[in-house]
Amino acid sequence: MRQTVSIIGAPMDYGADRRGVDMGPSAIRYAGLADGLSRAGVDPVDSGDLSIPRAEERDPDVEQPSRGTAKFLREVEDVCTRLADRVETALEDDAFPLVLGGDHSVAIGSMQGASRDADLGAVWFDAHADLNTPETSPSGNVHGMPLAAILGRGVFEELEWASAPRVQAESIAYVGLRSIDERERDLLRDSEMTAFTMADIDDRGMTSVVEDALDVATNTTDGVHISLDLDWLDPRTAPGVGTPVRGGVTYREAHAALETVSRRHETDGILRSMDVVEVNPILDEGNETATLAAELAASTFGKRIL
Ligand code: B3U
Ligand code: MN
Ligand code: MN
Repeated sequence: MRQTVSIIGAPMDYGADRRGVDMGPSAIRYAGLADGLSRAGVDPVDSGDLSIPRAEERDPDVEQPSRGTAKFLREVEDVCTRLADRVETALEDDAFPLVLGGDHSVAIGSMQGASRDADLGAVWFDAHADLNTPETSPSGNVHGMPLAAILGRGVFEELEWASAPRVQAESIAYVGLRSIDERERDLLRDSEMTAFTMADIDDRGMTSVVEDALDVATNTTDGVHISLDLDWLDPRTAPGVGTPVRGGVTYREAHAALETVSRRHETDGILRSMDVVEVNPILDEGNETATLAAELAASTFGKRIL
């Protein structure tokens, strides 16, 4: 039986400085997401977008956490709580939740929802570590904090909506890291997470690195969440992102990575949920980055050449 994939749009840009990621879900759909998923052998069902007030109507400084800075934190809480419910409902209906961001803070909601009823591992495809807390963040932008939130680090420990007790640091693996803030580096070194950097990909090749990342994320968990930040790719391949970092993953490496995920899913049924985030159509060239996001989502379910 074909698996149903529930597409959930989360057009949120509260977590990023550069406006425009709120248009990500439309751009990814327009780029042919549903057709690509059908060709990959799954049944896409579009669940529409969460309704999200425009950032201009809100005050970023309302109700800061007791320590540090996190802009629009109350708005992020509202969206992520509703998103978590949508993800949970999709899973209850035996559908696979595919969340379209929005900035990376949507991952707080997707992982919350996907881990309410399961121990969840994660593979984090990103240039950045996204492990800042409001205390360590140089920007106060929540899209640099989702993993700290999920793991209840720093002041997030006090915020029940943010942390997900059934996600353990030991079950999270990064792939493709190349930009880490100074204080974030200490948090990462002191954590139990596994980090594969661009240097590891250079040395060992993408497929072998992703196999290892999947071993980490499947060890003692019930399922794996894939979080795909488009700034993981090299900016020449994916220009439509708010915080590009040179020296990223190539087009072919990206497909190889997600096809490796797909092969493991085919044999072991490991996948539970996914988000595709940080596509910014305003900064994009000819919807190239959104098209890549749609292609990579399809590759995750097994795009075939022959
Ligand atoms: N680490 C920086 C920059 C950043 C994180 N995630 C993105 N950019 N996309 C920060 O603001 O926390
Ligand atoms: Mn990110
Ligand atoms: Mn990033």
